[in-house]
Amino acid sequence: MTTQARSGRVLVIIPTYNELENLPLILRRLRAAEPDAHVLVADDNSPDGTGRLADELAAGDPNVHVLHREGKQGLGAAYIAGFHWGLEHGYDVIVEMDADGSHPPEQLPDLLDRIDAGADLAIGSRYVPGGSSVNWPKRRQLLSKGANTYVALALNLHVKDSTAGFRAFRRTTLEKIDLDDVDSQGYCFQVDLTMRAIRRGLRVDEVPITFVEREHGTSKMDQAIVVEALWRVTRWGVRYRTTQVSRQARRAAERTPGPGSPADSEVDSRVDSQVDRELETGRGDDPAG
Ligand SMILES: Nc1nc2c(ncn2[C@@H]2O[C@H](COP(=O)(O)OP(=O)(O)OP(=O)(O)O)[C@@H](O)[C@H]2O)c(=O)[nH]1
Ligand SMILES: [Mg+2]
Repeated sequence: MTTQARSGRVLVIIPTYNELENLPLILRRLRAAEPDAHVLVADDNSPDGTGRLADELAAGDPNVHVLHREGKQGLGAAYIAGFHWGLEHGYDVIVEMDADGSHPPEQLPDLLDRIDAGADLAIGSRYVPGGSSVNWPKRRQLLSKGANTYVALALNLHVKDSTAGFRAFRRTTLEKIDLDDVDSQGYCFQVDLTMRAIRRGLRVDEVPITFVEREHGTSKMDQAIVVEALWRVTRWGVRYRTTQVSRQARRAAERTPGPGSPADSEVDSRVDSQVDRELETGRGDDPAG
């Protein structure tokens, strides 16, 4: 599909913290791959001057915008601020993409095609047929694979790469997933958004991508991000399982045999929507409630 056929305005959010070398490279590639897309650089006052460079690049390109934030507050917070900016400015599709070249802009059209084909969230996945990781150390690959297997089992998500950070959201998806109570960061942030979309009954598609290890600059991934992901996913998983048991018990208790009673399926769907709502609203900051 050509970019002219896109059904709406696209905004690509690029969060940056010390990405001076990478930013001009990624912007050039992105503008070539999807020329009509707008870009929002969300910079957390990078000490290396990435924010200033972003301003210079934006001055020469009306499709590039910059959101300056006070200081390093994490990837998730930068994305939430960027999502609000994108929604306020009327974009129809909002994309997450790292600055470090790990998410090839040349594959963005594949994600957008999937949105155009009806997906509410398109995830660029390393773990579906055709997807891969290039130059990633074995240790990181094992960590990522292990984390994704754990997430899928703990949360019963039928998604192979729920920690992936290259993704496109329909604006209606972001409007439905209560962005204001998302406060997870790093990998957990991506899992959180995936889970919210699925629990809302939205269509989540995985599109194969080639993930490429960064060549310039340094990773901001640290042990705290991994530990956060582990404990949050475990607590969400416990809460999910407990809720499933309570769902079955409530379905059984509320079915009333006899003439004039609502059909079992009607009772089940009423209980399901109550329980789903409780699962959503009860999570907030403390996912296990
Ligand atoms: N605005 C902002 N951007 C951040 C922050 N932390 C990371 N980033 C950006 O988020 C993107 C992903 O960060 P990376 O350090 O590459 O982390 P990663 O991709 O999980 O880890 P690696 O695979 O080791 O590269 C990059 O564009 C970073 O510059 C932050 O606190 N604020
Ligand atoms: Mg990276």
